[in-house]
Amino acid sequence: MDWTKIIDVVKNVLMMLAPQFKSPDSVVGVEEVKEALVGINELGLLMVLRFKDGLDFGDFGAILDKWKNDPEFKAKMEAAYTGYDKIPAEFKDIDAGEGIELAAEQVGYLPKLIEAFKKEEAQPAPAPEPAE
Ligand SMILES: [Ca+2]
Ligand SMILES: [Ca+2]
Repeated sequence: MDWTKIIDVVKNVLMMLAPQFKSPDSVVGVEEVKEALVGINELGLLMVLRFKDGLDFGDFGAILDKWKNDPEFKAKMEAAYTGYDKIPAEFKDIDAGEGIELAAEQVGYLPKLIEAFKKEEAQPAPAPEPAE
């Protein structure tokens, strides 16, 4: 059973449902909240992979390296930071559709997070490559 496909389907269904639950009273979207959520997830992924043997100064170096060498990561972090002051207003104005939208975003990160945790478990005894 390929559960990553199931997560994909769940995410797509949530994104399809979200507009149905939009409230006409909602005046602001959840862009800033969503960008912050992405930033937290990206940082979380990095931490799961890096901090498995405890926190040390090399780990901060690793985050800095990623910041310098991975433009996509840097862009996500900057997006998370930019406009963060609008987050409280977005939260106040959240409707069910926007909640579902955020849930879909988070669901999309589950496979990556689970994969990262698996890598940690596999560290002492790496699984053999599956034969073709
Ligand atoms: Ca809203
Ligand atoms: Ca932002």
